[in-house]
Amino acid sequence: MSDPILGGIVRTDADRAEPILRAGNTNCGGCGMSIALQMISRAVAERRVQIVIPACCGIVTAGPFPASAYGAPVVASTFAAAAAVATGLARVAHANNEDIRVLCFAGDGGTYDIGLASVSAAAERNEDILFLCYDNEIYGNTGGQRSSATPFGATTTTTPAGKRVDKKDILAVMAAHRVPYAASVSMAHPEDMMRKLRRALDVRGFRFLHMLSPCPTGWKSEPAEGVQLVRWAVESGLYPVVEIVNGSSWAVNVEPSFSEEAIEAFLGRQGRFAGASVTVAEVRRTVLRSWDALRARTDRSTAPLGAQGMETD
Ligand SMILES: Cc1ncc(C[n+]2csc(CCOP(=O)(O)OP(=O)(O)O)c2C)c(N)n1
Ligand code: SF4
Ligand SMILES: [Mg+2]
Repeated sequence: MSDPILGGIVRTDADRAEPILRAGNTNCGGCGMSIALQMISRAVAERRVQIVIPACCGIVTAGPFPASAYGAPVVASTFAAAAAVATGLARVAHANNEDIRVLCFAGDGGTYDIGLASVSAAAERNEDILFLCYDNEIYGNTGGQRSSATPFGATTTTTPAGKRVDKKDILAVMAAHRVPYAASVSMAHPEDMMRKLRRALDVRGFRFLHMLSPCPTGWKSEPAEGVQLVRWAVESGLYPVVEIVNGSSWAVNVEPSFSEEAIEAFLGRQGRFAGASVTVAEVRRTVLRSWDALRARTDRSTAPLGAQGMETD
């Protein structure tokens, strides 16, 4: 089975005194978002952060006002406004000469779909925010409808026979905005993930991180198997782990084996792929198609320029 995440240690003395995600929150057991928040907490350490969270499971996590499960200031926003609200916070911090990192923490619905217009606008202006998308590949909070991040073949409440279109390539969309830094991170590769979180916190301008986030409730999977599912997703090529600087310099950080066994295991351990919704061969075809496009980008990548190349307004 898998190695324990972060060496099996949830907190050490080196961690942030006030964790970003406090104990006693209402996330489902095995929620990938909880792991993501623990890792973000470790990467943030004692920096000052402000977090904007649109409608999604992540804002339900906070619990009822005036209590909060978040150990950092959080603004709850509408879907459409998250990146715009974060822009406002970041500009006020700059105007006041305050060293604050402004994070947006949004689901795939708030990133790929309902929030995309303001994400795109903030990216185009190169606003000084770090946008983190935890992608559970559904609208989890409203009962598991498909989003444009739902993978080919997955059954959801609105695709009961299995989705017939490929997942949107959100990193390519962000790269097309020529943002200073964009990357995908894997919870099954914590060192790479931590390095990218820290880099994304350091760089100024618009940064984007994409994290595949297991959702036992929506994926109909075992809560204890989330990290292993991500490992299979990376190994099979279903979830490419990449890094893009200035929109032009693409690098693959973890080479997949593209093994059929990994696809089979990834599909087989999740009820959302049960029945006749999809075959391993069909999924393999979608994987190879997306890697053709990815290899074309990495092959023509220029040498890294450093992630500070773009002006802001
Ligand atoms: C404009 C708008 N449309 C729809 C909703 C209802 N709604 C609330 S949460 C949610 C799903 C969010 O999905 P995602 O962003 O992927 O986060 P998750 O719940 O999966 O964590 C929806 C559709 C809303 N609050 N606002
Ligand atoms: S529904 Fe999914 S994303 Fe939402 S809290 Fe539960 S496991 Fe996490
Ligand atoms: Mg979601």
